Amino acid sequence: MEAITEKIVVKNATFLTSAATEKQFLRPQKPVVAVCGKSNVGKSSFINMLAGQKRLAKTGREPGRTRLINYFDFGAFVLADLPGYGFARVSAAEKRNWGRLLDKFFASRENLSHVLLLLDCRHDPTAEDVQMLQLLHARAIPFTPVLTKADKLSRMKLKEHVSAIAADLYLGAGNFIPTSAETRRGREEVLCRLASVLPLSSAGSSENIENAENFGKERKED
Ligand SMILES: Nc1nc2c(ncn2[C@@H]2O[C@H](COP(=O)(O)OP(=O)(O)O)[C@@H](O)[C@H]2O)c(=O)[nH]1
Ligand SMILES: [Mg+2]
Repeated sequence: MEAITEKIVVKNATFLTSAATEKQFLRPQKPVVAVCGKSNVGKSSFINMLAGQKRLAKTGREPGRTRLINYFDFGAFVLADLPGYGFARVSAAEKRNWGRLLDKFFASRENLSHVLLLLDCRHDPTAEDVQMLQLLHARAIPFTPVLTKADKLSRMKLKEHVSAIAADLYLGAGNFIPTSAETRRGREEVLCRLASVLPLSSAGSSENIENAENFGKERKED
């Protein structure tokens, strides 16, 4: 049976603003999709891949230096790039500030529709990944676990790792979307997932939706 799959089309994503405090949080009319994960997980690369741009989000040699929430307009939704966590060289005070900012972000979530939780497909989830997951569960925030750097593992290894990571987090392996910023793998699947979970009709953004013709093909090649 052929189901019609819709996906979000990202045409021209732009940087909107940064927020360092709760006061500066954006409350746009569009749904907000937050992207989070530990430093160096490939968050900036993933955002650039979704945008189809090279330098929308800065990929850094200094992981974890960005302590701000960066907002981008992706057309159908606003993407909030949350500060990466788990950066070893950050002071305790900085970590506390980060924690507070994030707590407030998730607490004042009028239009936070979805979270993409990024995990490196090569590694076991860290205590901080688990904490993040618990935060999402506690606040009943819908999320999709996204695996980064899938190009770094063979097909067999990737399958093994997805199962192990899923079991570790008590999640179904089928929920995970493997992605690669190098090969753009998973881009379509993430945009399809977002089309199915975001309240887009109310945002009047039908021009940002189209049928995902290549989606099936991409899946078959997996
Ligand atoms: N091979 C590979 N490397 C990646 C991928 N995504 C990110 N990287 C590399 O991982 C490092 C951290 O990426 P970055 O996007 O800055 O991570 P962030 O700290 O989470 O924003 C950089 O050296 C990237 O080139 C990927 O999909 N495949
Ligand atoms: Mg980054």
